[in-house]
Amino acid sequence: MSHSMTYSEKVSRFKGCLLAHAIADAAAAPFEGASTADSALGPFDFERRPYLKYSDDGEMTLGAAESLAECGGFDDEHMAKTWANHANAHRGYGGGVVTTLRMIREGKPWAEASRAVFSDGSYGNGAAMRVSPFGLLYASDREKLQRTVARSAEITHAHPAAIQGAQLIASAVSLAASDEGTDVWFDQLRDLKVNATYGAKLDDACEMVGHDTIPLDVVSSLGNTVDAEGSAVTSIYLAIRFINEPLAALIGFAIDLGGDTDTLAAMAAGIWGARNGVQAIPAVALDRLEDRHRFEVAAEKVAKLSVKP
Ligand code: RVK
Ligand code: MG
Repeated sequence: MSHSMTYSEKVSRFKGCLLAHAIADAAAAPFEGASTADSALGPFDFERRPYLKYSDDGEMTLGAAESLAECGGFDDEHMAKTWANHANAHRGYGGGVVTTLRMIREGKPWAEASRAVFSDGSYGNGAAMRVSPFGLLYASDREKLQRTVARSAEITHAHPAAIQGAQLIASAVSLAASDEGTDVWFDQLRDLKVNATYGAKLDDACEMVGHDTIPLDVVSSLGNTVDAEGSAVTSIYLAIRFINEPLAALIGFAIDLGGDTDTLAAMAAGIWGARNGVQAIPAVALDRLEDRHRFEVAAEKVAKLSVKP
């Protein structure tokens, strides 16, 4: 984070990140599973949605922020219990993670629960979709960020692809929260030790930035699926493409991608919000977000923690 940034600017970015993430999740959730549009259909219209109810993406992100704030940093046991105890089945959790969280609630150590459903661990995007508070809190210490994010991912998503997806999204959030220009993001993201699939997608996404793409191009190169490899780089591309555009334009394009629309939109919007701040989010969206106040309080607490000596 740049030295010239005031504390209120920082709070705005932290709130912008968590609120944009939750708003985008809520806005795009009803389109989950849709097919890819032939052409971009334009910005999302917040006026047509009286209530923005967030899904598992928003719920786990809120839990992450609240646990970090309560513990004064990352505590794996507390984080695991927070996610497990907060999980509302009606918010559309992935099938595997529902079972893992139930086992944690019942007292199984997270390291066992995390490999109980899939022996190689889940490679879903569930670890990446909840990681933005880490990207904000540890933005000034890249090594600590990667280590902490990996550990947080493992609580439910032990597969290397899920862990790397979480590291990519957290890094993008931290780059957005700092004043690093988007032209250098790909260089920094390539420095993470990611697998060949991510490496190829980062190259493709870098190539696509600056070109006018249609939803089908984006999906065929980068993906729109619930696995971390099929969605993390897509969201980073979306965030960069729409970084200087309204949030509604980013959400509209994420919906046009089809597939895992809510998570694609949420991860991208978290990155967007960390750069643009809460003042860039339309009032109509903020007013209609479920638990808006709770997200704001959590963001303020994480911001406060990030400047603690
Ligand atoms: C519905 C085989 C595996 C696997 C492995 C498959 C919500 C399973 C959110 C699993 C997010 C699914 C998304 C999701 C987040 C994962 N072998 N199959 N090793 N690992 N799968 O259950 O939190 O939307 O079919 O861990 O990652 O909004 O059910 O959930 O979009 O991927 O789900 O993985 O899901 P989970 P998650
Ligand atoms: Mg989803």
